[in-house]
Amino acid sequence: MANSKQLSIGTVAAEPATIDLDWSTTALLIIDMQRDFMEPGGFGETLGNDVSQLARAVKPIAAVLGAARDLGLLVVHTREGHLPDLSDAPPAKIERGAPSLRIGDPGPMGRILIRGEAGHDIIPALYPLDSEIVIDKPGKGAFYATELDDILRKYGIENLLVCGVTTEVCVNTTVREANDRGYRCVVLADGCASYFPEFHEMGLKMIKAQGRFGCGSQGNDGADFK
Ligand code: C5J
Repeated sequence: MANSKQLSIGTVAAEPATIDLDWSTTALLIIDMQRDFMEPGGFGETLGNDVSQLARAVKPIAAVLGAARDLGLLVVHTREGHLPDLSDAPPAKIERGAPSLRIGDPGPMGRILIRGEAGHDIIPALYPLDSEIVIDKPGKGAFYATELDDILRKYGIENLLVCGVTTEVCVNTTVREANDRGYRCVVLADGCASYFPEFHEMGLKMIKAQGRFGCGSQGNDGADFK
């Protein structure tokens, strides 16, 4: 939740152009940094993915999260997952592909991609503060079937700094949804990752090509907010 600190205009290095943002109307949106995607034994690995590919996003996100907390930005974390009775999980999603475990099956971190299970939770390095918002989403986009838009509008948010996993799926989908709803988005390149590095690169190129999206980079050490 935004605190009462003095807020100001900040500059974010971005492509195709540097962007000045009013921090008082900017939120940090961290997509799906959950154990189910990041750690062995979760949803990502059951799909046959090398989860170590996602680890590179953790340090940059931790740095941005620290900077956002210092600036008093609204911080929103999302988690992809489903109700224990799977009533919000379409059969088409459950049946997809040939995973070793399907959504709802018991795994080493509890039932795969189910709310309340250990695997569904956010990784310790990026764990939300009690004051921060956590959005549980059944889909890839953070706006689909969630209260996210209402919450952002309640706080007067116009700009989103977006990071998380995976670049080409939930980050891209969310940024497209946000753009359609009128939010200015800057995707923090080093704070995103994919199981497939080429998808990460192409995912960022697609975002940049939309023109309305910035494509920021925080460098190796994290945020270069000014
Ligand atoms: C996927 C996500 N890839 N968070 N989810 O299923 O990108």
